[in-house]
Amino acid sequence: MRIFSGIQPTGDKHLGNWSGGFRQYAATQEQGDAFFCIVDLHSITVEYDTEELRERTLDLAAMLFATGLDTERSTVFIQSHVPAHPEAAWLLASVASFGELRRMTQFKDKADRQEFVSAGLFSYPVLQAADILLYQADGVPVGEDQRQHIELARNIAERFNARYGDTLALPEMIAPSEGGRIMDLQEPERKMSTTGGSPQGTVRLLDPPDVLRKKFKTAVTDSGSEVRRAPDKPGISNLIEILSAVTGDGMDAIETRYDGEGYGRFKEEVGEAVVGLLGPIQRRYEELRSDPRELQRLLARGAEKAREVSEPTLQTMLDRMGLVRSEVGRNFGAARPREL
Ligand code: AQP
Repeated sequence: MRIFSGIQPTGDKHLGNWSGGFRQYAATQEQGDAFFCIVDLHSITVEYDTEELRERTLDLAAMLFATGLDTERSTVFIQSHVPAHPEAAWLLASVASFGELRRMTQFKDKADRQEFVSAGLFSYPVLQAADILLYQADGVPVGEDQRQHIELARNIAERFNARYGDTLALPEMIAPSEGGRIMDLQEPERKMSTTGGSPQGTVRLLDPPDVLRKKFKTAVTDSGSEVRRAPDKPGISNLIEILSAVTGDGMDAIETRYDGEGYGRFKEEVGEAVVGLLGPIQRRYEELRSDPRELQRLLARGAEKAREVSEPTLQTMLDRMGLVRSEVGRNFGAARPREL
């Protein structure tokens, strides 16, 4: 089974990213041939700082390894190190329709928060489809917010195959049974996000223990005092889901354990569980981040493997689409004359 997922090197990574992203990456690398990509080309579609992007890219590499990726099992690389990604995106842009891209809710949400809405932000899901389809991925571990984009990638692959012949595998989304959509601790009706959430309600993976404890202690709770999931209890429901994702305990068992306890002790214990989860991750992260050359070396090795694996798909796409093969110099996507 081939696994692929991408994660952006912008914004501080938070508990939602851990739950829908990092945690699943570490688990799925055990199930097959796994590729994890730091999608820097996605991060340039909104306003950003160039120096910060360079630093954040290495920060994210350190976090991917600190949360459990193993270079013996996974290929970890930077998207802009593999030219096949933007090249395939251009080819797929002719297979995606303007209408379907316009319906993407993440585009609408993010566009509402930008003064300048780039064409790149609009076509972002096409680049994401290229990322996935180039590797013929069967499974894509992501959070719930990515469901619409994965559906789109499948539709694009199906349309490509119908027009040009069977070329691209149709990917399936892999979402966790709990913790696929972690909500903001202060505003539990919106998802936890560094750019779209509240500062006090966003649990950053690098927050020190006292900050983590305070964020959980001050988390918004609902009326009543029972620790139980219910539509009119979004704050408590979210905390139950977080505790379940962090400890692996079922949500029913958690409700039973806190039956008759009230909110105070429950919130404190969720905070402690998160402190216990993040402490070792933060220590590993600091160690890895202190050696940027080693990180660069690992990423260069990953990019080499990613180029080898993605290249045949790109070349087949070019051929099937009727583009003439170049015999000399650098061809589209190839560092040497194309050999099929
Ligand atoms: N709140 C969340 N709950 C569960 N999973 C989440 N993910 C993001 N937010 C939550 C998952 O994290 C992975 C990496 O996401 P990303 O950082 O590449 O992009 P994003 O989805 O735009 O995440 P953010 O941090 O929420 O970004 P901003 O701040 O820009 O809105 C993905 O698998 C995603 O599903």
